[in-house]
Amino acid sequence: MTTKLNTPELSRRALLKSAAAGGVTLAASATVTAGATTAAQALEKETKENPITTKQDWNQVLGDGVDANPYGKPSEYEKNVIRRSVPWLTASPESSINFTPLHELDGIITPNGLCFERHHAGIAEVDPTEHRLMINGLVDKPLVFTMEDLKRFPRTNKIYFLECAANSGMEWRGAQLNGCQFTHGMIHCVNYTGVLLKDILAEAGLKTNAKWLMPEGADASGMNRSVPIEKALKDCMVAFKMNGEALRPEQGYPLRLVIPGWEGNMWVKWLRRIEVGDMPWHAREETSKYTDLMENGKARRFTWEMDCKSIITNPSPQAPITHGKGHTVLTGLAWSGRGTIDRVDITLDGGKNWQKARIDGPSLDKALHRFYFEFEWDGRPLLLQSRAIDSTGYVQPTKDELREVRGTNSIYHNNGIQTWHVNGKGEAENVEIS
Ligand SMILES: Nc1nc2c(c(=O)[nH]1)N[C@H]1C(S)=C(S)[C@@H](COP(=O)(O)O)O[C@H]1N2
Ligand SMILES: [Mo]
Repeated sequence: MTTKLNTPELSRRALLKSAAAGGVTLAASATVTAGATTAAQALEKETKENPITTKQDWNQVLGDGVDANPYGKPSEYEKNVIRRSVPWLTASPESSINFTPLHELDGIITPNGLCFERHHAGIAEVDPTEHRLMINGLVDKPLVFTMEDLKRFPRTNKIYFLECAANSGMEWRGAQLNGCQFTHGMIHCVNYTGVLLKDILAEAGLKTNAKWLMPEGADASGMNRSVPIEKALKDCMVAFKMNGEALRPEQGYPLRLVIPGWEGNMWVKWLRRIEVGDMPWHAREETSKYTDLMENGKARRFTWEMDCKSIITNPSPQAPITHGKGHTVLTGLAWSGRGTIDRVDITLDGGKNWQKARIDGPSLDKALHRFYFEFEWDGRPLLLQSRAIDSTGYVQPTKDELREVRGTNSIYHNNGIQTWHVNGKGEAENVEIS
């Protein structure tokens, strides 16, 4: 019996599994332990060298049943695919940021558990039955909605990106962070389900002098921003679902404002109130923060639209080329707060030669676009860049072009072209060329 158990056909996992289950066919545990290590090692060697012809755990034993994961989670082999933060960036995790692992994703949709988070006062834990949305100010009748009330308005579904205005902010004065997760990961793109803000405002009835809105969050930061009424009536949403399920607490459960194409800071989470006024409020987040200090000491303000931008996600510092020279798949993301992406160009030599990338998947207004560029790598060092052009004809600038206009005091709205240097071993590094 012990001889049988120690043949390479039975793996360590199978042994442990059956042993844990108190399997009757097993030999005395002492006997199993004695020979198990060598057998398991032999099997490991064999499967590594010839996995296609070797029996594997997963075709020898029953897998978990349908009761194992009432709410599904990724494979244990994907445990590296996580949001990450940069410890020195902020003083505390409650007023902080983490980053979407862009180099691990594909397509245009960000999975809910991987959407970057930006909180000013931590994640509010809101009971949806107690949550209310109030509309007050310059309206005919001030209203207070329950979540149930809101779900009785006509619903709409839209895929939009949300980018924090500070995305790539740490790169204003030069290359700093090694990985697209950190240089470009303050972005996510999900399918929102919700109702149009204009329908809710119509219910309250806007006064003729209604020109601005001030959405406000129910979290301890009471986040608020001034939003011009034209944008609110055009395409803003009050969303309660992302990618089909309820918003995650991190993303503003149970209700968030969606302001397509505009900077993430305005997309108020845990939305509890919208005040209607005739002038902007000049709140903290639109005066001391989220303004762009220019070289001459003046600041650009109300820079709402997110400019056209792109990033090569693979290869990149966290995702080197591991297969050596030959056929190589380069991929990345492009987006614009002003519409769709018309074209993405790729250079392998730091801008001397440009070639058109292939945009694949849907091309949706104010959503991420996925591009691919397949090429034969000769094993020589590369200087990779992508350059996006949006549906208005706007061309993504170089970082030098951007600095010429805006100086180097800024944090926000850095949409300059990113460069990765790939060495002969396929390792990538964040660099700048001029
Ligand atoms: N109530 C509230 N809303 C908020 C914030 C906040 O701290 N509180 N942060 C804002 C900022 S700066 C950004 S970039 C986005 C981030 O959204 P996310 O956490 O879903 O990625 O939410 C915005 N809405
Ligand atoms: Mo932000």
